[in-house]
Amino acid sequence: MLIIGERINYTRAHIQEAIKARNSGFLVKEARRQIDAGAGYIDVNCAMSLGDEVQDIDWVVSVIQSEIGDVSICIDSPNYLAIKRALEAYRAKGRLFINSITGEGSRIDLIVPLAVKYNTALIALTMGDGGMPNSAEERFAIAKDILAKVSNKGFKAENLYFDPLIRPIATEPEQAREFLRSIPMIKSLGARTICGLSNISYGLPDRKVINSTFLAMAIQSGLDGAILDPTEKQIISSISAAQALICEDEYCAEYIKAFREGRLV
Ligand code: THG
Repeated sequence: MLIIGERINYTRAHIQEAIKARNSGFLVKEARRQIDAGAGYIDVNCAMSLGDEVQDIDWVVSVIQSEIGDVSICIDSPNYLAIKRALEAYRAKGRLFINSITGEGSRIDLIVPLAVKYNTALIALTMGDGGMPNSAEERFAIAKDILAKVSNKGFKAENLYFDPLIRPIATEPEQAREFLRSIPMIKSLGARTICGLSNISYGLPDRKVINSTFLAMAIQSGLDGAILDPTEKQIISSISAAQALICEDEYCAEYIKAFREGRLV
């Protein structure tokens, strides 16, 4: 299970302050904390920057990799120029994700060649021209269409991670089920699946309960990765338990290791 740490996001007040003040120590600490908690990748999102997103993301990637030489980064932006600049700035000995493309043709034409050139993995939201999908079948149809377009440009299905888009169950209770149903359908294409987790519980109390339970259900359905806050012990506990329960953790070794290292609730 791939964990992408979500904490370095401009929408979070402390992060915004640190980026504006060019406080590199704070950002490096946020990255390090997430890696220590189990993140394999650090998501970097400056999309809501009140300054210049391109300059900000360049600076964030540069300061993190200068202190953590093997950091893997998930470049999270809707802006082609910001993605391009972050790719150019990256020099660490890790792996990269571009987050994200949609079914929109012009975006695929711009970004997939970058993913091929820089040998990155790629997240594709299952969003076509018709807006947000409702059923699992709609999500699958969009994924199939995106996979065909992306394969045409020489990108390999195994490096493509579809995000079937979680919506809050508080307002659309059937969406969790449709999301879960779509996972094996999308994986039958030879691609992988990933999601941002926290939207599922929007508007509900005690969100961690919903987030961690839903994640365990999604892991059972075959989810390959998630963008989440790895410093939340309840979520890391659910991941460890779910992996052991679906036989993805031989002799529960990782579960026991997480317990010994104090990473479980
Ligand atoms: N899919 C993909 N990428 C994504 C998302 C997704 N990137 C952005 C987002 N969703 C995931 N990242 C975050 C980062 C921070 C927060 C939530 C998601 C966050 N949320 C606070 C909360 O939920 O309470 C609100 C902000 C705050 O007040 O701190 O921090 O779905 N591919």
